[in-house]
Amino acid sequence: MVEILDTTLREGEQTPGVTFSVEEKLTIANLLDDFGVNIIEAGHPVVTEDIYNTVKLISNQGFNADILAHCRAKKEDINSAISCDVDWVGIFFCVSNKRLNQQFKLDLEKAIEQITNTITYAKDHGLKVRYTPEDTTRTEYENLIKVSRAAIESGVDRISIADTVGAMTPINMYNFVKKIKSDLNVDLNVHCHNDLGLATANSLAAYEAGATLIDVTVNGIGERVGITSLSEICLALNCFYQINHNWKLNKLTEISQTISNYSGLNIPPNMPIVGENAFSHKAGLHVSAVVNDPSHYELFPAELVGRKRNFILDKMSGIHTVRKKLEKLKLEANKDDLEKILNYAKQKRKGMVTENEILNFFTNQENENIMFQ
Ligand code: HCA
Ligand code: CU
Repeated sequence: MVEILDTTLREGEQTPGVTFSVEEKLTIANLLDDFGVNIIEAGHPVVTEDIYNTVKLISNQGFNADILAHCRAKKEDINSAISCDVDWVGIFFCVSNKRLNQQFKLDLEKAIEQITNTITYAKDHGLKVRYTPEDTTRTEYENLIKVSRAAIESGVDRISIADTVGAMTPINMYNFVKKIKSDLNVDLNVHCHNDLGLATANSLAAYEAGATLIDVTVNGIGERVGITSLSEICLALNCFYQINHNWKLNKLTEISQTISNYSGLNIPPNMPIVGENAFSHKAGLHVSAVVNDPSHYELFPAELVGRKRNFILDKMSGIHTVRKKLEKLKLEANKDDLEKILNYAKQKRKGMVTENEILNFFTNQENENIMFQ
């Protein structure tokens, strides 16, 4: 059993240049709930009044998803989360020696006391509690085990392994989660940053080793270059482990586009699943195989994620692509025309042949076919 926590509204809003309005956040939360994520991390209520109001608004929508508020290990943050009516608080506090010495100027025992007091306080107020020893993957293992055992004793519901700077490889993550699981009896969450493009692979490795909750954002946005992407991890779980949970996978493209609009961050054409090129086939051999059976060159069918496949007409194409293009444009052509169009594509030096160019060909036929001479 694995669940998804979406933190587009908290981690995602930490993306440089990104702020969502209250209405945008509500729309995003609705889309995520409808898609079927298990937990929505709605924000850190003490940061601004706007965030506080939004977390409260989202908590009171009656969503299927649980709502989590991000909190420091401070009563003030927990109180704020309580008055927002959230289900969960996610308390974060780094316990690496470096951070304790250089930033917090606190010894480990004192830090643990502050963390456990906050957990106890939240539990006493009926909240579910996740504790994240931030920068988990670079923290001294003995510190981790010590703070986690104390957190478990105080009634914590989950410990989250945060790979805060994307410092893991999949095999390291797998071994790390296995080791923690053998040393601690608690449900594990994983939060992977994408500094080396490994966030999805590392999250999958954590799942394989026994983590049961994965943090994601739509389009993988977040601090610096972001974290695991919602669509990538859901498709990976679906393709490799037949996990579905009634996720509305065919809504992923719309969700992705909405976040792109609100964040002002374009979706790169080569972004997996939702990028423009994800189901575009180009080389002649590929197209002839896909026309026959898309699974030759698609790991999963375009339709599964609400997409249509597309064929690219350029110098690498064969006659199948020309036929497909004409079919799409509802145009009929004789063998001669098909070959003329293919020839034109073969000679085009830069870029692909656009649908407009093909349409022009037919319009200009009567005018002595200007373009193709
Ligand atoms: C942050 C860092 C964080 C926290 C994750 C968590 C991380 O506060 O922005 O609270 O579970 O990557 O460690 O996102
Ligand atoms: Cu993070």
